[in-house]
Amino acid sequence: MQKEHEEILKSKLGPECLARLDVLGNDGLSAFVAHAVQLCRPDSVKVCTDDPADAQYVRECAIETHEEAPLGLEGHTIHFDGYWNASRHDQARDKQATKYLVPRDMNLGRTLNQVGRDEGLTEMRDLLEGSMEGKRMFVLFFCLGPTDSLFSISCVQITDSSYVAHSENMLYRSGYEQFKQLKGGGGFFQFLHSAGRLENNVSADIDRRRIYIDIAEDTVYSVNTQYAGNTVGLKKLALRLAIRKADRENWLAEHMFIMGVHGPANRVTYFAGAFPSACGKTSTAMIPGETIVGDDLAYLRAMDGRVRAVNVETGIFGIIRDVGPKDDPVINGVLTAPGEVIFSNVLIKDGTPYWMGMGREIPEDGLNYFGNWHKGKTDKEGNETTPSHKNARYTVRLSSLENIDRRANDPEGVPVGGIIYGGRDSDTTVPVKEAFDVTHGVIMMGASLESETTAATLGAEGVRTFNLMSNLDFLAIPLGRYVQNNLDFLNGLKDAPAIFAVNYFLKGSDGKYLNATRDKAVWMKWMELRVHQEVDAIVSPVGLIPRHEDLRQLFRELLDKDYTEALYEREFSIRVTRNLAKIDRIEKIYRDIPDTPPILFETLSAQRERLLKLQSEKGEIVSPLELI
Ligand code: SPV
Ligand code: MN
Repeated sequence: MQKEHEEILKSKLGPECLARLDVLGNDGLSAFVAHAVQLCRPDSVKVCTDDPADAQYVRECAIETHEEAPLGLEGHTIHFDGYWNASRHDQARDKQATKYLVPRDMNLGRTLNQVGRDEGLTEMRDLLEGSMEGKRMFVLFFCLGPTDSLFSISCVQITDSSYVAHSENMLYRSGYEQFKQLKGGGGFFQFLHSAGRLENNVSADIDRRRIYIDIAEDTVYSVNTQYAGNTVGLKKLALRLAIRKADRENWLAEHMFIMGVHGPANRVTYFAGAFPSACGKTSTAMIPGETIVGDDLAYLRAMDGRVRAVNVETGIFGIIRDVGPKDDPVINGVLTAPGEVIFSNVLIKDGTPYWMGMGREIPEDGLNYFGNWHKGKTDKEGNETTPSHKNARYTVRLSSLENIDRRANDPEGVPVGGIIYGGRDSDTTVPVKEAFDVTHGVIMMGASLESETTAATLGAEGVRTFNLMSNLDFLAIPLGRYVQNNLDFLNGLKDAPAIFAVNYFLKGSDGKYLNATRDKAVWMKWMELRVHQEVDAIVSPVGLIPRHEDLRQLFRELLDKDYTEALYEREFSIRVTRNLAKIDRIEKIYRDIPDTPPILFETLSAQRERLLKLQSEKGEIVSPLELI
């Protein structure tokens, strides 16, 4: 360790913590920690290893600092994000305040939020200056992806929030021992977070919330916020750095779940699925009868001509709304039994958490993200407030789930048979369809994905937005290049996965959802059979769609439901005009993106031609029965 760093560290670290850093023999790391200590001026510093005693210490700190409060059941705690500052919320990702720091000679394209590196670093330094006075700084080590694996990425997280540290201990593999494998070298990701000035245990200066990603140094800074999506470095902040690393090394870092779908004769087929936030990603990965590898972040690498995928994480930071015994029995079981669970932004009454859609009556008063809440309470804008926030969440370890896949921690990952793109689309896309080939799938299903906005990000809900591969919020390279990378990666495989699109949110002319929540179980089984070419499909202009008889059988077997031909027709009719309008919207977006691969426009045009032909032959809305 360099002398100047050692001097700084000695002033705040006890001998044990200093030794823990010293053993790693990593000057870059010591410099990062020393600079953070000098800038943020914590009262003390705790360096954590993989020892469970350190995780226990973090849990105790979270209670001691009141960032979390214990609930009635053993191991359950509640954390609130910025609740009394009702005009500026801190319960969702802040896209506007999240920016890339770009060196002078770099341009990430107009779609990505960015600020000059020097300017951004100066602003960040000012915001972090003295931010940890009176507080304890944690230095924590994690590994993205399984340890001892080609997928592993070592990380260091510095934070003054024991809630952030606690969340990370649950959501990621500990990586102190893994860090030693760097043998003093670089190649690790660094995160520095301060919740900033606290009032009533939550970040007070939310209007000075900033999340800055320094792509030149693989470092992310986050300040004046607590919401995990803005602060847990290893989650969406690391995804941004990983997307750049993947771009350099020819693999993919995706906003995807991974699950095992159990087919005939004990066959397990793995799927990776990209859905925007709050569009059914976790509940798909948790479909009863199937097994979960991960629910949010996946790294995909080509090995022996196939895609192999790992879960970057080891836990779930999931949306709690509508989790109940009927549709989500496994999660519901974990949330209502003793064990390590962090609830955030739900309603608490007498030590019990309540959330909207839990399938139980919710009390008319209690403590929530507004403080003392009662039914009818309005916010500063005069809107009635809800008992739990729409983006209220739970944090659990995957190991607490009975449906965890047996290969969830396989360092080689799982082989991917199918890739799914899903969005919240009330009027255009059929519930499930398969692409003709990789290029058609990547372009028409991934790169053309649109979804209506949700409470998972700040801002208006229900606005149709372009969100390619459900990864737009986290994209850290120019859009066209990202599309090309996807095409190159998947087309370069000997045995490429089949590509599908799903839409759980299609509505009928009466404005009501056409599907029930559990229907997705049927779509999954249909896709599993398609991967093995065990059911036929109908060729439509927008892809391959299921036959009624196959779905009918699956509905009967899985859900004991009579799936009528009339409902099938309502769900699977091709809405020609809507599909054409979508192509126009997508084409317009890519016309403004200079590095769009030409094949994208060709693929859009080919689909438009097919739709126009169908329109001239059969009209505006065409039943799948007419396509056979
Ligand atoms: C999402 O919003 O996609 C999440 C939660 O998975 S967050 O940590 O906010 O990104
Ligand atoms: Mn997510």
